[in-house]
Amino acid sequence: MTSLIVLLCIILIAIVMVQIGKVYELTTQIKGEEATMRDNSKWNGWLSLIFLVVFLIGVVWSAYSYKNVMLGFGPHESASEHGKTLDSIFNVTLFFTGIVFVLTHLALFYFAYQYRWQKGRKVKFIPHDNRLEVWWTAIPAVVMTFLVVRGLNAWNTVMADVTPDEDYIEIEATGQQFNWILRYPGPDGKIGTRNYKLTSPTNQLGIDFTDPKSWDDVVLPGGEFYLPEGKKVRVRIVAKDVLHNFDLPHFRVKMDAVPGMPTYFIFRPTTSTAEYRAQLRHYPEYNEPFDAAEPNGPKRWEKFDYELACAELCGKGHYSMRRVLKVVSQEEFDAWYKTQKSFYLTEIRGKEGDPNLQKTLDAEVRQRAAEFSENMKKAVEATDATAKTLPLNHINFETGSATLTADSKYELDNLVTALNTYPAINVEVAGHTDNVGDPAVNLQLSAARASSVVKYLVDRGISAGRLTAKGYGETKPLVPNDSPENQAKNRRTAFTILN
Ligand SMILES: [Cu+2]
Repeated sequence: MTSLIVLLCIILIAIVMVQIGKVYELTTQIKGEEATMRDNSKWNGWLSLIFLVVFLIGVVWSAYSYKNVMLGFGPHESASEHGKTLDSIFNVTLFFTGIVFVLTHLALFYFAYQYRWQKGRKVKFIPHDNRLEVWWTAIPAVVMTFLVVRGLNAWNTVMADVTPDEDYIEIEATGQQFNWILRYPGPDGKIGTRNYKLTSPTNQLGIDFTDPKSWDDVVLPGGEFYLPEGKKVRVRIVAKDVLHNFDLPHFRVKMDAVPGMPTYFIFRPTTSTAEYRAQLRHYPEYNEPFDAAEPNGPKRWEKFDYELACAELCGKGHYSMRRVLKVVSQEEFDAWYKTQKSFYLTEIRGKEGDPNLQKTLDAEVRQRAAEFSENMKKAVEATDATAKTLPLNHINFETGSATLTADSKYELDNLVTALNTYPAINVEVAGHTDNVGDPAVNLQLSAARASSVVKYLVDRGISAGRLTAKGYGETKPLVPNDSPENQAKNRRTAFTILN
């Protein structure tokens, strides 16, 4: 129906145009060629002037009415250090080009009006004028030199790489169809090396896991990501398939992600997400409801978030590369960072394709120590009895014996640290076995193993009076002994906080 009406309108407009043409022809015949030409010129001259005025007013009006939603103005001043320089360059350029823009338009339309056709007016030709040539070469040359020198200066400052002794955080952004995979360095502050030949379904970035720097790296394939306010950030930018573009518009960060050629961008976020929202709050545009269907719901400024986009039209799903960035204080960032797990330790470690199966890794030791102290804190604060018992997951004994293996020391040292942190608590160390073999032998073995643990703790300076060793044999299984997996769960050593 709609298309039929549109079609009818087009036909009607065409008929009207043809009719106007006919009327024009008739009036020309009645009035004579010359009179028509004079009238036309007069009309066109005046219309030029009217257009000029309406156009210039429109330009100023639209710039004014959108000033609070454009980057670089009002609440959208740059949220990064270097961005303020870039904004100022843009504004200075806009100032000069603005002058040229207004003057050329004034001249263009005024000339069309002033020199409209008039009877008897003669054309004057100026084939060449040296003075004019000098002016319109010299003025742009001076202005351009000024703009280009400033721009080059800014480029050199913005693109200057970090020096090794500087305080900064380096992250890596890999563009692929269609998301950004972000990689953080982990506690060692260094991102591990990559090799595209190692790319596999489980290792999408081709991270080289024989490189110790990669063991604690955190990989964020989706969701929000965080950066600390005031800290220099170096983003290593990589592409896996086609050209992408790493764009953080509010920070004036924009750099191509080129397949086969890593690029980088360095910036320092100076405005946190919360501060940016507080800025927006003072502008009417951001006090509208965020969701029009919910007039009393949150306002637009409350829902504002920085975004990471891909600024290269890289394919059909291009838009879905958007990621939310939260800029927070260093403390909040550290708190968030602590909750992030190492990609290697959670996804690769101990599985097929792990090149370090025979080693205990520093990163692993660090992560277990952090988890241990976290669990210990909870257990100490807990009030119910079951929460006071914690497993010693990473200690092992030689088969059929109470001799601790060498790599058990990491977990035991965590317990030593915990007992030193909470000097008032006493613990019972308990050995448990599965139901394989003679119950009496199991009981004896579990007691001997608990004693080995206690002996280790005493050797590390923990008072023997705080420790009790107990063997429970197979009397307290965690789960029924009905499968090899469950039996393995029941062979364990644990400790209970007694007071
Ligand atoms: Cu893209």
